Amino acid sequence: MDSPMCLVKNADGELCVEPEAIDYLMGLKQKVVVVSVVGLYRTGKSYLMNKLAQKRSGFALGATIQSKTKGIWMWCVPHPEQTDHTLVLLDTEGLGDVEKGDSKNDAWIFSLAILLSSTLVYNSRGTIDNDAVEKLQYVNDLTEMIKVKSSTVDEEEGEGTQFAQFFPNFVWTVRDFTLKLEIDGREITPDDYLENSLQLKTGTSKKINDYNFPRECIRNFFPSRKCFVFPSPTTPDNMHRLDSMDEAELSERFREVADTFCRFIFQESCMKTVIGGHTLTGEMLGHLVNTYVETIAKGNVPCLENAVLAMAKIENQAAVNEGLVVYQKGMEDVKVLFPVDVNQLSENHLRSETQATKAFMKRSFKDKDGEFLKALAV
Ligand SMILES: Nc1nc2c(ncn2[C@@H]2O[C@H](COP(=O)(O)OP(=O)(O)OP(=O)(O)O)[C@@H](O)[C@H]2O)c(=O)[nH]1
Ligand SMILES: [Mg+2]
Repeated sequence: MDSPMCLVKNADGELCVEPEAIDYLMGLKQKVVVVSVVGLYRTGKSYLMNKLAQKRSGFALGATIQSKTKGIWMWCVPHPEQTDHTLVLLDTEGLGDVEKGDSKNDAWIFSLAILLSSTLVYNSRGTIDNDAVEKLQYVNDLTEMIKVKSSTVDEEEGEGTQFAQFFPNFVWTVRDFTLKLEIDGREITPDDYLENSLQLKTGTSKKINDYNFPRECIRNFFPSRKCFVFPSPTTPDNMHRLDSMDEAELSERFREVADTFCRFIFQESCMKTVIGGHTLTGEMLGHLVNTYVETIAKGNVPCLENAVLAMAKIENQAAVNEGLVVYQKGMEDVKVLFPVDVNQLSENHLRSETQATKAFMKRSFKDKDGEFLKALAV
């Protein structure tokens, strides 16, 4: 893919898939590692994603104060470190744009990024202070935006406690960070800094509860957390021409952090999996995008379990068709040998059947009761 394409369109607050991008995914048979970036508008998200694509341009940047990226954009590139894998980069619309003023729509974009990715990058500017944590308000509502199971039987257990198993790894990138990483005169790592900012306060007053709640959500939903602090990429005088600046012109420290960040993402981001631990191909990811966006557009809450069942149905039907093709091919081969005796015919039938089952098993997915395998046999 030479350049990014729009995957989910956001037209007047309505989300819908872009068929061309879905077609592209449907043709992608490789396993995928999906990295998405979310965060407030105008914080350098698209710029950072271009770094992950190892390209100077690609995701469109905006030089004005107006938000640039709309909906969710996708760029599929060969994985730099794992051959036979595709790195799917998802750049999302900036959250909290005052001009848009639609926080529900923001929350859906945030939820979709979580549902689709194996690593979620949360990007913000300045410091991880209380304000920055509160701006990640979308985590507070996630239990209303995402369901794990379709049944409500084990609701008492709390949907949130199950999120951790299925949610992506969480990486917080802080941009234009100017402070010293020190606590009480002791040098700390960016990860310590993040953990320190997510510490809970003791007490039960409303003020303390309000302080703790988003922190508890982040800690509970995202047990795997990492932080990178980026200094400004260049001097204030040069900032307006950042997009056209050569890598060598950027501040050395910025380049170092950007390199470490990219290396971490390439080495640590895992393949996208779904409930049951199945790894996804691009094609399966395409089904997943379709199901989730359709569910949201209908005003329903996306459900991890239902989405996987819907995907399994489509994949298993395709596996049956694949098996049939293999069987028919095997039987065609014997046709040219006609006339043949019954034994040879039966031997060929058995061989073709075994090969067909093998082809089916290779592709089939969560065919728990053997329903589709039976369909193949018929
Ligand atoms: N100060 C500063 N500016 C940056 C940084 N990275 C990118 N920019 C500039 O900030 C502007 C916005 O960058 P984008 O990457 O388009 O930001 P975004 O978060 O994708 O914006 P939206 O799509 O509107 O949400 C561009 O002019 C970038 O060149 C950074 O680390 N610090
Ligand atoms: Mg952008």
